[in-house]
Amino acid sequence: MPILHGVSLSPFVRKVRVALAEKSLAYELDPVLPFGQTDEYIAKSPLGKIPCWEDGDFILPDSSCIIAYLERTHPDPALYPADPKECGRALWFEEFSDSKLSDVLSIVFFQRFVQPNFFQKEPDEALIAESLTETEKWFDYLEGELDGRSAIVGSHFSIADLAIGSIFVNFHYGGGRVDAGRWPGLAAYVAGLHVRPSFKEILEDEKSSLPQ
Ligand SMILES: N[C@@H](CCC(=O)N[C@@H](CS)C(=O)NCC(=O)O)C(=O)O
Repeated sequence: MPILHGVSLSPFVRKVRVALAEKSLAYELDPVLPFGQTDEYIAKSPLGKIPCWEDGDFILPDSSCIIAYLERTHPDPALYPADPKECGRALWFEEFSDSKLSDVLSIVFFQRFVQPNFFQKEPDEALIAESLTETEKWFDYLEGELDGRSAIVGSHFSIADLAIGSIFVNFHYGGGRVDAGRWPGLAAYVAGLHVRPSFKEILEDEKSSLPQ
């Protein structure tokens, strides 16, 4: 059976897990942490990052690469729009989510969830306040792009929604919330993503890795 290396709390590992759930593909989760990797793991994932996919002698790091590969081996249901322009925009939102949105939303997750639960450290409130101020600009952007829809590109769930939905899980773990009064479209969109069967299944499974 293929192996997905990485822990569920990583938004990038979760992206792949939700994609696998969408495509009903079986795999084994090998809980590699995002630090202290062995030489054996670095040989598979040269940047030392999680996730990494291993299927026999085929090894592939990086969530975006893994999902694009799975799309070609298991095209149904499609996670990339067929229309070239929509596909281009979906890839943009995946990139936006994996880079800027992830950088900003991960601060609340790291400071309020990882620091106290795993390192017994107090959160840096100044850093949190700064990041929350920055989220406003990006929430405005997403609110405008969504325009009240339940998919950010076209009318179907895509890689873009999968990436955005995944990073908002970490934001929630850190106690972050989208103010539905100010960003009603974004709040409804994120809530809608997290009750999709694929997200629900993975979030339910993740519960066991959350500190009690
Ligand atoms: N572009 C990569 C990003 C993966 C990533 O940054 N993973 C983090 C965990 S959330 C990691 O492994 N960090 C360890 C490191 O940077 O050394 C992907 O999409 O898979």
